[in-house]
Amino acid sequence: MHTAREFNFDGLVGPSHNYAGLSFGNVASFSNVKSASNPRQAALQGLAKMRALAQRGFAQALLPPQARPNFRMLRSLGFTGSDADVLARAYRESPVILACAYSASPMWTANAATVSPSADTFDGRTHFTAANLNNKLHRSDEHAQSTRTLRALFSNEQFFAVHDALPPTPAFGDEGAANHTRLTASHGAKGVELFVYGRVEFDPSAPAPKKYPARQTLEASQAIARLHGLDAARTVFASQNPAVIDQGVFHNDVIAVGNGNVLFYHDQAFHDEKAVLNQLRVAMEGVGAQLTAIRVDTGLVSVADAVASYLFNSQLLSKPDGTMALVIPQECQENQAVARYLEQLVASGGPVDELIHFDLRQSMRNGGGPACLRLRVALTEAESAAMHQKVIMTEALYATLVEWVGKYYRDHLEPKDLADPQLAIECQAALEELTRILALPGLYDLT
Ligand code: SUG
Repeated sequence: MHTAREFNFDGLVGPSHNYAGLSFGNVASFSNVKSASNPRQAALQGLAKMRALAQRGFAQALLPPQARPNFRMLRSLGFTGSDADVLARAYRESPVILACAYSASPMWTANAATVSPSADTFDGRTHFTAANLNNKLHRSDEHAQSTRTLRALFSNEQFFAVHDALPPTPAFGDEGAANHTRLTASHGAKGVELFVYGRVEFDPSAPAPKKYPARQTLEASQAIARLHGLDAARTVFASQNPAVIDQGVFHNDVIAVGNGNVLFYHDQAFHDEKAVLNQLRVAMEGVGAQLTAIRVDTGLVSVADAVASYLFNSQLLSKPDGTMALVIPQECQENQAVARYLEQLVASGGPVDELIHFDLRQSMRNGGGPACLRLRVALTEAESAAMHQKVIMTEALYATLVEWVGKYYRDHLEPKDLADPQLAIECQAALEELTRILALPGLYDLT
């Protein structure tokens, strides 16, 4: 067994962060539609989280934002002419499509890909599959850049395999690591990979939500397990409880999170809780690990409180002494039931003995908490040495990026601003400089 560290790759918030109400089924996105955003503050809040966790000794890196506006999408939808013409016409004829082309949603990197560390895969390489995110127009093209970015960062094929996204059809709806958790005795050991899906395309009698869309299918999860060459004895597929999807749990990471041998989850998270827990226990015993389940009872925290506070969209981080810290958004402390629960949790003598909270309000208002903002990649020492180094968070990179944000980002963005051709020019200039900062020339396909 190798020792490995878990890197968190946080999404660097892009300069066009805005509230467009694009995600039906995501309560926060819908309720903040058309309010003014502050991209500068959003980026600084994200950077502050990355810096604080890096300073604490956690392995921290970033994924760069994607090029916006997405002119390829706009042109493919019939908006033609010069860049300025394309923007003006899209704003006039379909402001919602323009907002899709401008969305900074790649900041939620939990949705960038599903990752299986080398200890779990058939060929001993780390496997990535970019998520097709085909449930929402504004996210459906992210996979092209996500694949390109991951291939740029993890280019060494001796260690890494980056797969293209699954076919962009409803049967293979895939939202990446937001519906995937790995349980293990330690990051470098063989693990059990838990895939949670909301719908089964080829079995209409399977549980499915009635009001909001289920974004992840069983078929997609199974395809990823095949692509990554996972061992069936260490892979669990679990149906999400459709009733919670209908209450705003659009990804499983809004109601459950796992790390090490701990699964922290709400009692309503799964369609068949008992069966899921049993399968996990058996699979984990197979790799010499023992599941610790932290089950949060509805009587203590309702689903509505979980969705409002993002209690489960927290990061569970392993500390060197074997205990864990829970990284939570500030909203958890403002919700009475959740704050009370958390007090008990850290005092209970269990694995979680520390809370680290951040103000991530700009992201939270679009339904993205601490866990949405990061993609986990467990890497051995040799693997982490083989990846691109300039995306690793350091004090120097933090200072450079704070200055860069100050130079290019607006502090106020409303729907009408998306029609301003100057915004597109600013976004392009910002990313051009970023490719130099991160030493990633050719990161963006600007043809
Ligand atoms: O896909 N919000 C994102 C939030 C993603 C959260 N990620 C995880 N749970 N892992 C989404 O719904 C809102 C964009 C807008 O409305 O402007 C948005 O895309």
